[in-house]
Formats: sequence, structure tokens, C-alpha cells
Amino acid sequence: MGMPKQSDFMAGVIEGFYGEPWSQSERFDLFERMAEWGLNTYLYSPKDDLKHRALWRETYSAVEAESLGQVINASNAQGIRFIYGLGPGLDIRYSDSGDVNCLRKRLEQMLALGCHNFALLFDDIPDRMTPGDSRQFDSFASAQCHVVNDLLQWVRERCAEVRFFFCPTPYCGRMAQAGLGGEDYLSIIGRDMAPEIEVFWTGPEIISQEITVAHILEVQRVLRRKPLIWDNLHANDYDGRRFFCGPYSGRPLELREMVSGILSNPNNEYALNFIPFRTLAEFVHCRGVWDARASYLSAMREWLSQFAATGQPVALDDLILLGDCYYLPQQEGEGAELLYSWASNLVVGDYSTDDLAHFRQTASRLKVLCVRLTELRHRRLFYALSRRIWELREELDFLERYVAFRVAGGPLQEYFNSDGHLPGTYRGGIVPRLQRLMTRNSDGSFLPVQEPPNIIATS
Ligand code: GDL
Repeated sequence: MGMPKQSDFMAGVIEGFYGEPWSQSERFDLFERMAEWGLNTYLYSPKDDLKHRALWRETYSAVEAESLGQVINASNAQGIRFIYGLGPGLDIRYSDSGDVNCLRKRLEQMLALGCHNFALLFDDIPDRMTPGDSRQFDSFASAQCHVVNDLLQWVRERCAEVRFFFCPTPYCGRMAQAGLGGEDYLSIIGRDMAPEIEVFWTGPEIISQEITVAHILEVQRVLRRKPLIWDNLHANDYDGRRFFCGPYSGRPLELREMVSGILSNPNNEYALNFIPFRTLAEFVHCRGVWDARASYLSAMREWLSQFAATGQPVALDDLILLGDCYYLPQQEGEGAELLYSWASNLVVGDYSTDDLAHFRQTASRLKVLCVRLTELRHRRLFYALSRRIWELREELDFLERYVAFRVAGGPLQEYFNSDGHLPGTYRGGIVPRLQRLMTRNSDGSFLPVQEPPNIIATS
């Protein structure tokens, strides 16, 4: 089984997360790696670049235009398709010719910089029209179709080889089912959006653990085209304590025939995306059977070269264990799952001497690794890891003390006299306190705790 011709199939990266955008040098590095690995498309759409969403009506200053021009040139130089994304949806008035004119002005600036691929993104916006829009359009979807089709036409008159991309307001199965965007939103897009416009889709969920063939067949039918996957599998903007370096997975190889491409919107921290990009590239080019774990392990061998340190070298097995602790949103890696099972037996259940030995050995390995990582020569990589691995080390240290108590007995408090576990500084703050008010049932539903934890404000 082969995938569509490489040049037709779009595979690559979306800089489309909330939070601080990547730096220019990170983008340049990205394009080099993408070219090396056979990824061909990059979408520029950092949510918190002010001019991407909040100030979409303003044009770029000369300095801003120059730096975007450099990104476009660097992308072109590596043969990567550069798509420029704009998100006017927070407050656009679809019927207002002044607003449409602002969009044209921005695209005109980008055309002048040599860009000819444009995305209009209407994700995460209010799905209501102004009274003026409601008078002119039958539906929210028609309003968006009008603006996007009109712009395509306008750009095409200035640049024949233009390509357009569109992110719908309901961009996953769950949102569509909830009726976001109004009745028949996606069918109207399918019917009225010019057929050559690519439509983004994130799968059944915003963060889809799996994307099945059956799901995509249904999306194809409604949109009347192959969707373009905006894959949030490795995005971490929604949880600052985590990052994801597990392999690209949960998607069958056949998916490649059924979508026009797959673009990954990954971790905010550029340096943490080696495995996400490398395994996506392998998936896209895979000719045999897809084995996500094998792809992860081989990508880890390559990533290891970025872990050169001033002191003792980082061992491959240790890096794999760390990666297992930050694997995928809905799945821990093997090593982390084992660590959890030993720890939970030791804390809440019956434990064996094997549980005890394995837990102690693995926790200690991870703690030593966390210290070793402070000596990485690649400082951006260490800075990206540092707050997360600090927390991991703290929790392991804490559990080791409890385990020592279970083994040796005596007064529990004597095991927790560390200056690292004082109220207020350890697990403190308003967010952890608010979190402790509700617990989650095994079926996924939430429940208030029986009694609010009766502890002082800072605990
Ligand atoms: C989203 C946003 C995206 C964000 C991601 C993960 C899309 C189309 N939009 O809803 O910008 O990074 O979730 O939080 O996915």
C-alpha cells in the first residue's frame, strides 16, 4: 500500500498553540529538520501573536514584515510550503466591507512577502453573528463561506497559484455533535465553501487519542472533501505541567489515503518536539507495518545526541524512561506505567518485595537523571524540561519517604520533616487548592470531595 505522491500529501507542522510563539532561530532549525525528514508544510498561526488574532485588523510594521519575510524565505529555501494563518474570528463582522478590506490589506502585505498559501482560522471564537450579519446571512457558516470565498477570489486575481485553507468553528466530532456554529454548520461549509479550499479537522476530539477510518469517512461525506488533519496529539498548551514526547500513534496508516494531509500542532517548547516530528515523519513515509513504539525507540536513539552534558553522559535507557513519563495525553509510556503500578501498590495496596525493589530502583534512576539533565549543553532543552522534571523529582522524593515509612514503621511525621515539604511551598497555591475540592470518578465524571480539606490557606 502506498500513500499519495509526497508532493500532494501535506505533512508537517502547525505553530498554532496558545502561548509564546517560537523564535526565528527555532523556526529556521525546524525547516532544516523538516526538509531532512520529508515534512513539507508549515502553518504560521501562533494564537498569541497579537496580530494573528487580537489585532488582526492592523497591518504589520516594517520590522514585523521583515522578520516574517525571513521566515518565508527560510521555508522556501528548504522547499517547505509556508502557509500564513490569520484568525479574525474573535470580533469580525462578516457583512462589513471595512472588515473584509482589513483582511485584504493583510493578505496583500503577505503576498508582497512572497507568500501564496493562506489560512483563515475560525477556531475558538464566539459562534454568534452581530444583528447586521444576521440580516445579511442565513447562517454563521454562510457568513464564513462568503468571506473566505470572496478572499480566495480576490487573492487569485493577484496570484494564480494561491491555495486557501480554512479552520471551521466546530473542528472536531464532539463540537459538531454539540451543534457549535448552529444547525447544519458543517454541511453548509461542505456545500458552499469553494471545493479547492482545504478544511482543517482535529478528529473526534480536540485532542484525539484515535482517529479512525470510519470517522474520517463521515467527515469527508459532510465536508465533501478530504479533511486536512490539524493534529493536537502532542499539544501541551492546555497543561503547563506536561509535555508529550510519545510517538505519533492512534492513527492507522490507511488514514493517509483519506485526508489531504496531517499537520501537527505540538508542544509549545520547540526543543521538546524532536520525537513528535520525527515519528510523524516516519508515519507519513512508512511503507510496511506501523509500530509506534518501535518508531519511538528509534527516534529516541537519534534524540539522545542532543543530550550531551558537561558531566556524566545521559544513557539511552534513562532517556526512554523519562520520555515514558511524558508520553501521550491519554497514555503513559511502559516505564512510567510500571512505575505507577509499583508506587500505587506501595502506597495504597499490598505490595511485594519486587514492587519495593523496582520502585526504589526506578525512582532513584529518575532522580539521578533529573540532576544530570541540569548539566545539558543544550540549554534551551534543559530550560524546557527544568520545571517539569523538578516536580517529578519532588514527587518521587516524597513517595520514597512514605515507602520508607511503610517498610520501617514508626511515627509517620518523622518521615516528612523535610524542608521541601512544608505547607504553602509544597503543593501549595490557589490552583492546587481548588483542584482538591473535586475528585474524578473512574467513569470520568467529577464529584465534590466529601468535606472540603480543612487546611490553612497556604497548605
Ligand atoms: C485548540 C486550538 C489550538 C490549541 C489546541 C490545544 C485547534 C484548531 N485550535 O482548540 O490552537 O493549541 O486546541 O489546546 O486545535
